[in-house]
Amino acid sequence: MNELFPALRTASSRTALRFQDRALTYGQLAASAGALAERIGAERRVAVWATPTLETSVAVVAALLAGVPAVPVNPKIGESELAHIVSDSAPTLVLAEPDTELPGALATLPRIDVDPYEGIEGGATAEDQPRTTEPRTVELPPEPGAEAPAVIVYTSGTTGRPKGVVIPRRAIAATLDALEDAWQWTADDVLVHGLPLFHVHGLILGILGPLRRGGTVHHLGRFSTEGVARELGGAGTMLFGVPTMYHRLAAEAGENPALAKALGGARLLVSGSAALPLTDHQKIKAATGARVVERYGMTETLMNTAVRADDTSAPGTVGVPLPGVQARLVDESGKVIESNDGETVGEIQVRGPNLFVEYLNRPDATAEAFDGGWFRTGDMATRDAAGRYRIVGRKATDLIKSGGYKIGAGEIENALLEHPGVAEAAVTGEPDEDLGERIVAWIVPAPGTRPTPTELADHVAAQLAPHKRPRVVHYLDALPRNDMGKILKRGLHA
Ligand code: MCA
Ligand code: AMP
Repeated sequence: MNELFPALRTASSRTALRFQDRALTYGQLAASAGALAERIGAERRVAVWATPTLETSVAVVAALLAGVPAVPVNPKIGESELAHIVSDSAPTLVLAEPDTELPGALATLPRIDVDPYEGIEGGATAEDQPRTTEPRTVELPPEPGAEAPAVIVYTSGTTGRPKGVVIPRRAIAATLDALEDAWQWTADDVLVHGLPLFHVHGLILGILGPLRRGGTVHHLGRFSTEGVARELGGAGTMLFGVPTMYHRLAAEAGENPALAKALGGARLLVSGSAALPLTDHQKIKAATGARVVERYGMTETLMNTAVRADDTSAPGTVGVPLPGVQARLVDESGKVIESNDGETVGEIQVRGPNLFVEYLNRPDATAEAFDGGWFRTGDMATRDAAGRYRIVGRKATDLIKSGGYKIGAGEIENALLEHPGVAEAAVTGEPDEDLGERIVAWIVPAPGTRPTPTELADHVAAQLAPHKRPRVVHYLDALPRNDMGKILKRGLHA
């Protein structure tokens, strides 16, 4: 495998990363990430306080250059989830922005404050504009082997604590190069997005993607329709977002000609992390003339399929397997489905160079995730005559996709049960126009108490993360259970 970021060695004056008014050229990124890589080379693993900033991007690139696995951490993470991630991944150091206070277990770790302008001649200028001074030439360290772990991303399962997905360098290179092919993604592209940087979508596709191509990313800091209009109305050529973002863009584009024009002028609009409803596809097409293409992936597999840039007849599908990826549909009895009738539903299983290595410290869960060499995605789909997959649902009802985040019902139930006012708890997802699904909690209050919905939402936000908080709370005298005592979730919505 080639090195991950050939463009860093050319150290050019082309812009690599821009976060609002701060930017780094390839030369500057090579200098600052190279200098940081030298300092962290002896670490076992580094946690990265993954705010949507230049600092986070430099920290992750430095870790990749140094060959030290990086564990990106949601900066809004709650107490108990943070304690779990830190004890499970056991980082020896944390990389963070200067002047941020780190909570809990991270506060006790050795820390390096990331200076994106470290090692750059001329230092930081007052107005924080991209520097014009040439960087010193950096000797970048030789990169480790393709199988070396690059990033460990935590992902929810149906029950228990999130698992650390160990992603090797080989998978990152394979997925990004396959997307280059599918989308004719080049160094001339300027990718716009406002995704968080502690998941595959925002970090690996959205930051490392442009860097591997030698192109540019303009990160919005936080998503807004105005930010998208501004950036795509300017230099931006591509947009990455989750369906909630496209839903908000679709709602506004009809009445906002500047936004419609900006979206219509983009070379490629890409949606992923959850299904984009057909109505939003249609609204965007009607308002802007542009179509949105979907791609399908997972933390464990990076990207599996994509609608190719030149395929104009695929709305509602997630396209065809990417180069190098093998995909199959398997029925309930474990038999491989051969038909391409666009109707027969089976579980998608995949194999290829895009796959993860293992769940950290969880050989049991790793073994369970595979059927022979094939990774079981848990996603149910059909395949049409052109080989395009259409996702129709999920095997596990206890997994919720809200705002593009995967959330396990079990982890929220456990957090709710730790609240003194909760005797019993069940969590489900229900359709939500904006979020795709919203989290619903069904509570039997402890005798003599009745915690308010806000109290319970705050409790979950403080323990796990704000996006895992219940948006609706129902109060019951008892949860419906079968003879074995198992909660009958289907009975709840009835
Ligand atoms: C609200 N907030 C709270 C509370 N309630 N904070 C503490 N306690 C509370 N009780 C805060 C939130 O932290 C947030 O803060 C603000 O209120 C609003 O939160 P919310 O309503 O949840 O969300 P939103 O701001 O409306 O965000 C919608 C969003 C977001 C922008 C679409 O959901 C998002 O960024 N989704 C992206 C998910 C993603 O990247 N998934 C990739 C994983 P503040 O105002 O400070 O923000 S999937 C993946 O990687 C695979 C491989 C794939 O296929 O892509
Ligand atoms: P995560 O591992 O958190 O990254 O979530 C991966 C899951 O997101 C997949 O298993 C799918 O259920 C879902 N997903 C990702 N992309 C799409 C898409 N384009 N359409 C439908 N579901 C998607």
